[in-house]
Amino acid sequence: MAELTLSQGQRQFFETFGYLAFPGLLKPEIEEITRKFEGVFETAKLQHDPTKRSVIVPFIDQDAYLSSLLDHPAIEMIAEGLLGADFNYLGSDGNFYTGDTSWHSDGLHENNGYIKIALYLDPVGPTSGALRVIPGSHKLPKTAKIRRAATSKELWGIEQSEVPAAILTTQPGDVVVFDHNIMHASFGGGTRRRMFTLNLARHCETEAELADLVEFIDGASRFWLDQAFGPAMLATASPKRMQHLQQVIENEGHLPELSAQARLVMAEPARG
Ligand SMILES: O=C(O)CCC(=O)C(=O)O
Repeated sequence: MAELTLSQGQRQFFETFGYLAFPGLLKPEIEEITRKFEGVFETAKLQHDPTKRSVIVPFIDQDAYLSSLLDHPAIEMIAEGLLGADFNYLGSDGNFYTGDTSWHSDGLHENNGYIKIALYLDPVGPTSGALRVIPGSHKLPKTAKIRRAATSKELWGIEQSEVPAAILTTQPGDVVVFDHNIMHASFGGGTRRRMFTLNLARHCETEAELADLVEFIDGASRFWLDQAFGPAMLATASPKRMQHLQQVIENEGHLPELSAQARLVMAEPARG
């Protein structure tokens, strides 16, 4: 594959609006990706209950081919272009979504860039579960009214699906990326909407960045994980991939204890 790089325009679009879409970027691979996606759920013997979201975390880590997406030139292009060549991989989730996802952000990281790369494995549009984002909301403070868009009815007298947003209609093989801080949602999806994501961040250089990273890693205890990464991800890691795993591995020491505590108080691992 020819060397892929993000243009300056794409990087500035992401910086300004908080998301980017790449139509057809993984189209040649999408059948194999979809087969492996189904295979991970089969191997885990996870029967999807259509009344609620099913999730496996970490996801691509369960399969050697899916793990190798982290080394794929298309994914490297996005990660390196937005986060630098020494970006950190943080983990992934694989989902059968059911119905609507209310407005929310995945974090409010003030000290570092956190991004999510998402692949929707079924065609999705405005009324069938396409990702919606509020452009530029990744820059808004915690107190901004838009951060309460899930209460749109009380705030503005409109349904959540009427909140002004960019709707990222996608076909299988398209790739989207968004800032964790951006407000996002989806509406009208079916009961088995297949989608998986990769979470990535800048390599930490300061104490504040490291503290944020540790908080993110510790959050994985809600999934009852003793380590951030799964078996195939680690077993098949080249020295180059290891550079993207190392800082998390060095800072995941609290996970077994936190997950043990979570198992005592939670009936099942979190679903999101
Ligand atoms: O596709 C969806 O319903 C929402 C996805 C989402 O919220 C996420 O991946 O953080």
